[in-house]
Amino acid sequence: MEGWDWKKFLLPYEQTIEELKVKFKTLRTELKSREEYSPIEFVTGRVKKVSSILEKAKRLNVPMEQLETGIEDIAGIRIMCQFVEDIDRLAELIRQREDMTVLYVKDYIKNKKPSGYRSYHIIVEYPVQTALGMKRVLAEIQLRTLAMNFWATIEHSLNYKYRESLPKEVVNRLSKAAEAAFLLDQEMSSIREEIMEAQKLFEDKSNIVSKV
Ligand code: 0O2
Repeated sequence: MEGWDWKKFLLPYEQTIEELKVKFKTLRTELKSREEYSPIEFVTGRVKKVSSILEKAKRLNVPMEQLETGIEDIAGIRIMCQFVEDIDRLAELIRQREDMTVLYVKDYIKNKKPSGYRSYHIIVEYPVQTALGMKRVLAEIQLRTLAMNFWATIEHSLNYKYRESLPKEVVNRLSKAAEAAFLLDQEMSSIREEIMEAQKLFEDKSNIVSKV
């Protein structure tokens, strides 16, 4: 886009990502020390690539002047959890926060995508303090289990390689793999209490060792 200053346009989104990453990493540390367990396993974030913003704007018919409201995932945070139950807890914690406002959610766990994709997307409005004053930006927070993330990461790279025309055989295999990931989440949930107990014990032991 000629004359469009992408660097300036993306600045508040970059700041949003930096701030949200710190906030959710801090939440993880705090919950671990208060409750010995955190529903957050790890956090990543990215600002959408310009080529990807333009592609999505074209697909959704969003004019350049409406990018800020028309594309909701220019700022994207991804939070990985161990168990599906952690996603519910985390979504509730996000709803209760006063530093961001939940606008709506896209529940691709209850309603998985035809590709097999599962994740819980929360669209928030985040007030970021810039040199020019406060600016409200949209951000998408994706909540996933480790199994959902494994599948989505692989599928994303295959789609990138094949430019969305995946061979039928690969689509079938991916669909089977999505089912396997779903079953893995179910199995892990059924022994969740045991796993959490074991992890707490392990955590306590490593704390004692590191204090010695
Ligand atoms: P990037 O820039 O590569 O990170 P859509 O029309 O599918 O783009 P939708 O369905 O409303 O939009 O989903 P939403 O909430 O806008 O989120 C899009 C993002 O969700 C994607 O970003 C992915 O991170 C993830 N996602 C959605 N569907 C799939 C899927 O089928 N497979 C995988 N692997 N990820 C998916 P982008 O577009 O990849 O952007």
